[in-house]
Amino acid sequence: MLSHGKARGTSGFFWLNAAEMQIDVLGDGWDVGESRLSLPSEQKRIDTLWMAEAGIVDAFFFVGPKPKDVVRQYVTVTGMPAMPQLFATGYHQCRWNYRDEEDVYHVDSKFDEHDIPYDVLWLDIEHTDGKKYFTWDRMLFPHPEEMQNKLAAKGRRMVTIVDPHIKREESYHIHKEASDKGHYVKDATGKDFDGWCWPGSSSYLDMLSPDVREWWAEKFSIKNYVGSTPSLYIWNDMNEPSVFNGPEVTMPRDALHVGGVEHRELHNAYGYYFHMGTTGGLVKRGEGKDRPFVLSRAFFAGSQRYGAVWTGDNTAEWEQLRVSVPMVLAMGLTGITFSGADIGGFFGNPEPELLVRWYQLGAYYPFFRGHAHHDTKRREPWLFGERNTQLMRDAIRNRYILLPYFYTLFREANTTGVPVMRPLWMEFPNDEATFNNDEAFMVGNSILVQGVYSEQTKDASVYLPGDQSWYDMRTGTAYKGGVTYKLEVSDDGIPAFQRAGTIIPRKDRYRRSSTQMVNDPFTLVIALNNSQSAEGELYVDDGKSYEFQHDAYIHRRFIFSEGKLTSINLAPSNNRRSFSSGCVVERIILLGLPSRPKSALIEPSKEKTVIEMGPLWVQRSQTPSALTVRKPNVRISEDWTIQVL
Ligand code: NBV
Repeated sequence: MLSHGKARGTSGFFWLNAAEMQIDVLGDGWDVGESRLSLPSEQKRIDTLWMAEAGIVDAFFFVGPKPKDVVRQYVTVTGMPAMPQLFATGYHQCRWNYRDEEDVYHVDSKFDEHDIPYDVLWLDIEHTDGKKYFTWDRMLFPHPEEMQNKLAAKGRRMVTIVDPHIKREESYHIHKEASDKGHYVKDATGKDFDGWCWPGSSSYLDMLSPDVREWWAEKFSIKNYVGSTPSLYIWNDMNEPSVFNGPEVTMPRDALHVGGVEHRELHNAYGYYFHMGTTGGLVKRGEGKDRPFVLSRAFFAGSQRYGAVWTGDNTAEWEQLRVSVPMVLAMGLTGITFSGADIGGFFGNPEPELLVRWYQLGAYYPFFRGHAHHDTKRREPWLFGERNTQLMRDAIRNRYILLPYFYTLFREANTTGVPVMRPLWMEFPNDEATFNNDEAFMVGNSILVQGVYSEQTKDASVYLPGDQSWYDMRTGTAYKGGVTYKLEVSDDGIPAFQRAGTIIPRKDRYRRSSTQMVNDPFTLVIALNNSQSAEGELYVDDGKSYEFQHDAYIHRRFIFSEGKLTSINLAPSNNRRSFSSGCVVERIILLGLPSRPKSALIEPSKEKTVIEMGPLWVQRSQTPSALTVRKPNVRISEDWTIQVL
């Protein structure tokens, strides 16, 4: 529970308990009793009443006083969000199902043909032989290694699904071993619990047991997972766990785990343990050189340590696009920052307009994946005519351009718990006008995004908080803060603004995947505040290994003040191991400078470079709209200053 108010600040309460819990919130509009309602507003308070079916009272209070402090305090208890690989922060293309190898190659090549970047192609349950995970339907996927290698050659990865229900079939090696070793959850009589799921009669691994998790982890080695390659990552679904014929569509509460623990005690953490076990497998497989990527549907306090999550089976409706924002924001407040909703809506067929708006918003979700149910029509971005293809391409490119900023934010989350996607009040805790606004959100401290949640929208009401200006990210138009604007909206994007006083690192060149952008030069967008200054950060590492935990990274702070941009090192100066990058800054865009300087002086090289008008946003019209420092070509790994003359 997180409480936030202007006068009292922010505080948090966490009861670590995985049993069924009911929490009553006794606030305005609830049944709180007459006496409370008649109190003057400053004495009004909201009480909560907590009840759990089992477990002990193991509770923590977090004193704040600011929203970010509470999250920081909470992750010291539940763990830091894992640092994802760079590729995982790009766009993921999923569908239940990409049918066969031919389909995979077709979809992959269409992305190239239409110049749309993506990083990962996903395979759902139908790729297996009879829903036996770690197997392949060899009719449909006769050459899985070759398929993964072909995509890997373009810098792309694949993901396969691995669920926790194990088919009870004698000849299935996973089942054979699990039952011989006694690795399954037991029913109340002590026999292996047998429930119905995709493969039919199934048993469920007892992931509470460290031995079972260790055994499970081994299954992900390249040798054991036949048909896998190092560019294959994993998706855990149905890990609530889902049991079709179980009470409440899950496991009975009296089922037994290791040490005689009843399922009722840990139900809400079962998915967390499964995610933990799978991630452990990929960590082992990668031998420290390859960070894991595992997406999980079920999660619990602490799941942020193991990977990404998503909001589950949504529907292709405008309202579901709207609610995806508070859902992802709420998860971020609990440290689970790497999350998103299925773009387009899982069930049903989105109208092209809804699909486009979903891409435009979803490009800002920390986890960015298009997905669809097998009963829906195909909906890859090129299937709705040239205009819609263009709009979806722009939305996805928008994400790729901002990848350096996202990656820097993931690192911030990894060291502080502060989420990538934030409610406005986290950045503006004293501005009451932000408290109930969950249609807009912040990406980091620098970007405010306003979703568009209905069809044929011609204008949007956008509240821009604070006393500093905001710059439209595509046109550069400045807006004063503390005002609600009615802004015209066209089909080519949803409103997004850069906060004055910030610097955003971008990579503007078009590529096929994040891997191909690694050596690309940077653009820095400097949005000046009233005192003509701005600050921002850039974090870069090898994008894949654990070397960053040994200080092998570049971390810079950029400060613009009195007409001079300075790059300062934030990484430990006595780096135990080093990470080097030859990347340079190829362009600096200045917003909000009152005069129009002609050149800039670079130190220490003493070179001069030209300042001219240039386009602010790559996809928009090529009409010059912002001051551009051309080709300063300073290295991101070095100290330098650039003085505007
Ligand atoms: O594996 C099939 C689906 C999957 O596509 C979806 O993303 C999951 O949330 N899975 C649920 C099981 C069937 C849902 C009807």
